Amino acid sequence: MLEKVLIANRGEIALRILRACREMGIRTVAVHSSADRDLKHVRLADETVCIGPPSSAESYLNIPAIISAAEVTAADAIHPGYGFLSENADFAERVERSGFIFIGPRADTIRLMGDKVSAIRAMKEAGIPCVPGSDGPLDDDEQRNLHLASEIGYPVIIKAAGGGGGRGMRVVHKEADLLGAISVTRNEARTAFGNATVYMEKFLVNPRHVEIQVLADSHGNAIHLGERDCSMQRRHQKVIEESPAPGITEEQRQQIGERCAEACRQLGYRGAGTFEFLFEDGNFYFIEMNTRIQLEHPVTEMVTGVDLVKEQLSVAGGDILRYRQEDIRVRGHAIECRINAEDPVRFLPSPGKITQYHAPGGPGIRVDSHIYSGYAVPPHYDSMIGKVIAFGDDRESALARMRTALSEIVVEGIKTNVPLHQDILADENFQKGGTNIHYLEKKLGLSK
Ligand code: MV4
Repeated sequence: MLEKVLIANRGEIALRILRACREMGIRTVAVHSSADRDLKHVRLADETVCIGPPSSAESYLNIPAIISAAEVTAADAIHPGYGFLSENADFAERVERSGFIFIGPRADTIRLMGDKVSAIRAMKEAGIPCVPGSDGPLDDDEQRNLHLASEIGYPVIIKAAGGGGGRGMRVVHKEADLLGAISVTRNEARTAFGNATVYMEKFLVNPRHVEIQVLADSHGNAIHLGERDCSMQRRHQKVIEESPAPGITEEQRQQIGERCAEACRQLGYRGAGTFEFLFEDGNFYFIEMNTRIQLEHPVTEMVTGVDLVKEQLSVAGGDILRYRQEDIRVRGHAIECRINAEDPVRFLPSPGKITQYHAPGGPGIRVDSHIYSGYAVPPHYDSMIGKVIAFGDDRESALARMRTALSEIVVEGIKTNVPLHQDILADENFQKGGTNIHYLEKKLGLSK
């Protein structure tokens, strides 16, 4: 069992990890930048280490400073949270080589999934359904690439192997644009990711984004915890997530979920992970795997009753998974609104001092946030200041509870996107459920 964990992150997820550690009797080390001395989890941690100036590059991304902090505090393990170093295979490797446990998969698994071409190849071998495509990198043979695209059928999408999360991709609608798009994407990929490898997929025009949560231990056991629908997004930033995904049947859930769990067993996966799929016309198409805990993990926790962060800590300590697949049942419905410190109309960050804060509450409401009255949101980091999660027996009751929660929340001194959430919750099509990844951008475009 772990005795002391260093939390290599900030904000709500750092507080979330600290709470899980407390519950398990694990001591905590908070590392923070000089701009983050007043973070709630820094105040609550057993030990704190300032690892650098405000800029992320010199603090939360500063590998030697974080490893030194683990050494001077004699931590057993490092939890990277999400973002920052969470999917950096070199970091995971240096953590383990320095004698600490990295709370996540093995470094080589992170590396495999970080390269989208190798990730897709591994998933295909493990029986996961993928998007029809090049099944590997594109070479410089123009005729071959033209032939491949016409076989797949336009539109196609060219993606960088080193990209992901919406970076380094280009849609091609007709043959005349193909070769130019390949060379532009390749050059951008070389500059942005230091890797000129690109691949081709059929472009799915109106998919939903549905992802499967998995958990695995280091003894070959793996389970899935159902799916989340994360289609409500703007510019690749998720805005609302929910579980279960509207319209997915129990049979579909078990079928795709069991394939993901089996892929984890084959890969020797360890820890929490997410298989990202595009979902169109009743079919799942794998696009990427995330090897970290995700921001939207609470919706899965609410419908399954599993504490994913505690499970991460327990399997990292070498424990056998405490759940078997038959112990996992999806019950009720959960929805999460990401609260950002931003102008709800122009989407510009709105850092500054929070003069008044009142959290919503009542049955089925969970708030994962580090903010408090008097807290100043620094300008140096992501603008997400917390998440409101509503649970109910069914989707309608979860939505009703979310509306009540949003009407109660008070955040003064800065702007927030609460009005945007209220607009979405009042939207007829969202209320029906199953809107696709383009819905929000189209809706916002129309209102301008
Ligand atoms: C796609 C796609 C359509 N067809 N791949 C964007 C983020 C990255 N994870 C993959 N992305 C997409 N890949 C094929 N073959 C559409 C998107 C996409 C998207 C995916 C998920 C969530 C939001 C999105 C917004 C725009 C495009």
